[in-house]
Amino acid sequence: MARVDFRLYLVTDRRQVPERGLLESLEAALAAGVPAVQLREKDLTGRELYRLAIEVRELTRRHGARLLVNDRLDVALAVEADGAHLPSDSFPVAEARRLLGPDRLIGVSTHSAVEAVEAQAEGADFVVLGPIYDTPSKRPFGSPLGPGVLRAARAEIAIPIFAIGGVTAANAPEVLAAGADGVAVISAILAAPDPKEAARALLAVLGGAR
Ligand code: TZP
Repeated sequence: MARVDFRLYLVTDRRQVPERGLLESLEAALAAGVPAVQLREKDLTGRELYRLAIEVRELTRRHGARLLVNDRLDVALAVEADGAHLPSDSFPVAEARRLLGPDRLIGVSTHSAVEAVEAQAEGADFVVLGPIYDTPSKRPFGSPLGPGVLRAARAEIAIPIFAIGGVTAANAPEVLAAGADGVAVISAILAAPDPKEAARALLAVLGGAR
């Protein structure tokens, strides 16, 4: 059975790190103790994503961090990632489980308590739920849900819930109080002037890497 042994989940978006470059920012965040990374670069071709995933696998392995690949189970398997992360419109969790086996992690993105309940019923190891707060990267997906949705999902499911969408070290205590087990972030780390410091600040709120 796969085990979710992290509370901070760094989601990549290389467009948010144009100057430093993604690998350099990831290296800094991992050095600060970020325990899990989701490689989410939806615009890359299979070959480009595979090449990047090889490098991110090497980095995460060196730092003892988990790597999950967004949507591309083939790439996840090819680079021996620790799991895959399924968008809410991806193919069924049960199929992903069949392909990935019992030991790899499957995370699922959800946008309501109902979707979180479905993801658990289908066999997800954890859900990411949001957007909780306003976030430029998700404005097309409508208004933020607010922390109340975490409370609603917490009342219904037992698997870990990660709050996403505008989460920072400043509001992380609020999402934890609402029932989140951890947080998933892009800009709070990758767009920060100092990703290492930003990761440390989040880890301090979360009580450490694991
Ligand atoms: N899913 C819901 S909100 C979001 C995703 C991928 C973006 C989160 O980005 P940030 O910068 O942490 O608000």
